Amino acid sequence: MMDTRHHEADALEQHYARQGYRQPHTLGQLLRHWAGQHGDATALVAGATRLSYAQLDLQADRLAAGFARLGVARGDRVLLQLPNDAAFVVCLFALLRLGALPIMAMPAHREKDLAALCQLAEPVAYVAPRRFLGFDYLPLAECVKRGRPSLRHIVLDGDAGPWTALAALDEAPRELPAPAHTDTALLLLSGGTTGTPKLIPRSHADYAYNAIASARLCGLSRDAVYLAALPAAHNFPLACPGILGTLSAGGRVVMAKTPSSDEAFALIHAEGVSFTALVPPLVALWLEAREWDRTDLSSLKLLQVGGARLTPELAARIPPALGCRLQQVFGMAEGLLCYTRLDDPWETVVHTQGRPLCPDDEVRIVGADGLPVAAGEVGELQVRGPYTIRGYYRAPEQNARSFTEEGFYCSGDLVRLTAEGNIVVEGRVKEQINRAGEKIGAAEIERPLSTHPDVHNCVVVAVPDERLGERSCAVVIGRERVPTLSELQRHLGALGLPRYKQPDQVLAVPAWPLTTVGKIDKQRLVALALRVPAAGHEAAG
Ligand code: OOB
Repeated sequence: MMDTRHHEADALEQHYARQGYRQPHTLGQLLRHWAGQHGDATALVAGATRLSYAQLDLQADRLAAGFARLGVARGDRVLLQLPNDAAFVVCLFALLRLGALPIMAMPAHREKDLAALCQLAEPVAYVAPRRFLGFDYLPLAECVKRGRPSLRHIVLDGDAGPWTALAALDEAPRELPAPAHTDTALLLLSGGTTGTPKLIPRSHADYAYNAIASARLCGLSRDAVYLAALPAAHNFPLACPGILGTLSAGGRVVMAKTPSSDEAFALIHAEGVSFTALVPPLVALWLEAREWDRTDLSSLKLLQVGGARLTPELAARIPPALGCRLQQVFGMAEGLLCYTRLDDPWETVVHTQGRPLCPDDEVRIVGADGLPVAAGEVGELQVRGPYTIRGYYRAPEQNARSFTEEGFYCSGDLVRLTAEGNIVVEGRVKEQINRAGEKIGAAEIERPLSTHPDVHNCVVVAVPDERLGERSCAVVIGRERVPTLSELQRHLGALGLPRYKQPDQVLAVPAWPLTTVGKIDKQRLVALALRVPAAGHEAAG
């Protein structure tokens, strides 16, 4: 059994190679190649720093030499927690050239998350800014290092105190042993918000394909100017096509420290940004700002939106407010990327999350029994393909749960296929409320709930409940006020929602708590709902 499975995996791997998805270059070599093609063109803009392709290439070599002197070598892990700045890109390529594996942490991660990553991947070095957005990373770094002898180096961008300054690692380039294109290039963090972190090993060849094929799909050329507004360590801004895809096309990458509309609009105008990527909660903020902002954004041709469900209402407001096209992106750090295409009809762009990047992405939609659902029905998306991982990093037990015997990744996303073959994301398998055994999809409640005149925005979460197992909690951002539970129940009843599907609790929030990349943090909402005294949820019978 095991043997046949290995044969199948080998045969698929050979097929991918034959199809050209495994170009024999590392990401470090690719940067050298791009520098050869576009040497003097500007590759990177971050604050006052502007680097040409040739300069970026050289700086990456110099920093790689510095890391090598510290003793960082091929195969070592390095915890990388840099914000959107030139140092992020230089450092990333330096580590890629060394064959050291960056662990792509977000600037917003703190001790608990970082400790868990260290526990799992045992990095030899930790790279962070000294300060970012008013936060001092030095005490955090010391805290992370305590009791971890394997974490030998703290490298800080800025005043490093007793530790190593990033600037001190700038040395004459030297010949270094290079990784293979089939090696793991980097470790992405899983988007999953479940307790223990999962790391996603992406190889040089698969990640290069991911970025370059995405760049091609988006029609990028030397004229492309990408604004990295989301935190650069996330797969979406990094390689879909993002920073790496833009560099592969000879374009220019502009780094925004934060995704705030103030900063982004000014950069779009000043740098002639042609495309950028956002998560839906940020789209809402940008559109709100656009109600009074008059910055000339005419260079912006394309806004990619992904990471969480984009409502058709919000989608429809994008082109008039920002004067650009919309592309929906449904992706995951584990691999699969779906895009709406630039020439898709507007209906498709507004109402679907597109279709897979690669013809060899095998997507199947299965029911609770693991068997394919009928055409057009909702089920869990499972995927296997040339740039989708076959397993998480050092996680055999998790892998047994998350991957089928044939090597399909079980995404946990509930989707359906339209007649044209586009994917519509309907929710998460776990975004179901198992209310006394009755399964209710959160979206079944959210949709009618959002039509209540006092509801500005809403999300429904499952909250552990002694009596029901799970109760449904409607978390609402109100317009002038937030409706009471019985008002909401009456509204939903009038729309024909059965009593048991009506929310058991309502929780008012002034704004969404967000994850490190800016998605709505549903775990936090559940925790909030649990803190509210049970009197708040007169159960619907
Ligand atoms: C992106 O990657 P992750 O790893 O942070 O999160 C993946 C999960 C998906 O499994 C899905 O649950 C959700 O985020 N998601 C979407 C979505 N795009 C991602 N849900 C609804 N609509 C969408 N368009 O989030 C990511 C990676 C690469 C490109 C874009 C997003």
